[in-house]
Amino acid sequence: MRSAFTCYAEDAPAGCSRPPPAARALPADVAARVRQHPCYSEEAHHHFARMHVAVAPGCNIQCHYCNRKYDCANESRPGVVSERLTPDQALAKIHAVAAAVPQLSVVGIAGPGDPLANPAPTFAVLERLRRELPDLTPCLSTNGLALPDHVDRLAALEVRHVTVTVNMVDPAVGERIHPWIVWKGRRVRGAEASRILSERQLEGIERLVARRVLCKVNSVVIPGVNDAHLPEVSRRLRGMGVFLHNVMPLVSAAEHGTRYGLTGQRGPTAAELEAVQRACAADGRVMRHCRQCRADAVGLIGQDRGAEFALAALPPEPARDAAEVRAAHRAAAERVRARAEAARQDALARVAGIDPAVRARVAVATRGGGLVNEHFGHAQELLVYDVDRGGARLVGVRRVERTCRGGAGEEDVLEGALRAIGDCRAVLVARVGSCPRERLEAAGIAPVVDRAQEPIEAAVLGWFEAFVAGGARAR
Ligand code: CLF
Ligand code: SF4
Repeated sequence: MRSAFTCYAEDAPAGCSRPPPAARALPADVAARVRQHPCYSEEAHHHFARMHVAVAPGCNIQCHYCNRKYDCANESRPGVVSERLTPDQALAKIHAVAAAVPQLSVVGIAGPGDPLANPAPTFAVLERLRRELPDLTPCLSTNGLALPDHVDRLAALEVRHVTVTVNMVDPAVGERIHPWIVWKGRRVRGAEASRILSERQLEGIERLVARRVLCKVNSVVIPGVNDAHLPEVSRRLRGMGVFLHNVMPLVSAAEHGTRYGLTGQRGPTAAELEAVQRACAADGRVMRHCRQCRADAVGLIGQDRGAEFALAALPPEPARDAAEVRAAHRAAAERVRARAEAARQDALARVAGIDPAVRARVAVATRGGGLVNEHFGHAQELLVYDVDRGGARLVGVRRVERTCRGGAGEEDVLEGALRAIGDCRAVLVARVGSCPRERLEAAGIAPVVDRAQEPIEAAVLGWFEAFVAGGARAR
């Protein structure tokens, strides 16, 4: 069903009382810190890559959505971590990726267990990273139980981006998510476990904020368990100075072997997720471009080049550092971003006279660089934007399977892709084959190729201008 446009408080459209993001500019030091972080800045994720090193196998709590042989659901989609690394192996891998991926800007530790439940390898990596590759930004994700004990050490190592997974601030909700924790050497269960966990999370966040660490909170939306509670979580955390709230869907399937998977607890639909994100956005920034990446992911968010950098594939000699190549990429990315911003401003000027009640939703196929540059049949995800005269705003990411696969199974995956963007008016792509073109048109989704290679927001606004000129009216 086509969605009516709704007011996203963080990135409000025309007609909404809240100012758009540009009108609420970040302080200069904060803007500088997020400018090249692909998770903290939606716009940066088109240009910059992160890598995770899986040096933290153990965990000090249990989540019903986690099975230890799978990635940490805090920061990962379910999937086995291919290799667990020692700190030496992690550094060898970081050097190899840094030499081969000029977009690399962030090195994160996000599992597969909890980094702060494994402080020795975690801090060994952070210390060497700071010494050996100081232009890369360290990042860390934790469940927060051990966080208060480590804030000072993190701050001393200039770790300025920390994510805490907070699924509740009410222990009665928490005991349905976290059955136990290990606290002071003993296992604590039930609401008492969640009470301790929540207190430690909030204490850790308070200390991070006091040390001017940019704190992001991840929350897993679990329908019927914490979906109605998360706006309260968001309010509480914003009040404490949390920078960004990443509201992400539960990924649950029986084959993952998790408690939720085995008991049939489902994840949210796209519409349910959007509703929770919208409710949480009433209090501040909500991240909508997270891909719940693996604890050993490498590359631009949405791509995973981890297999290219398996231990066995690393060069026997340490790779020569390529700091100057990364610096050149950063300078080039700034030029690309400046051109995209100029194109966006031009497009905004052209749609400024359109009735503010006219809005639409579109999908975009991209493989990076902030451009409409992916073939519809090759896309494995589509970015969905709402657009009106105030701008184009990311709603979320819809996963699809490659529809172009040489015959076998194409019909089923095409059906899936049509369903995934069934609420969109158009899909902007680099190219599209004749068969999917016809099916898209029959489904009322216009395939658009004449915006290929344009910057995404300008392309979406340009499509919108033509859409309105073609007779679209307020709905
Ligand atoms: Fe990794 Fe997390 Fe740092 Fe990013 S991921 S530790 S903040 S560098 Fe990013 Fe991946 Fe989402 Fe995490 S897309 S799962 S939010
Ligand atoms: Fe799994 Fe992460 Fe939860 Fe630990 S904190 S149980 S590793 S999801």
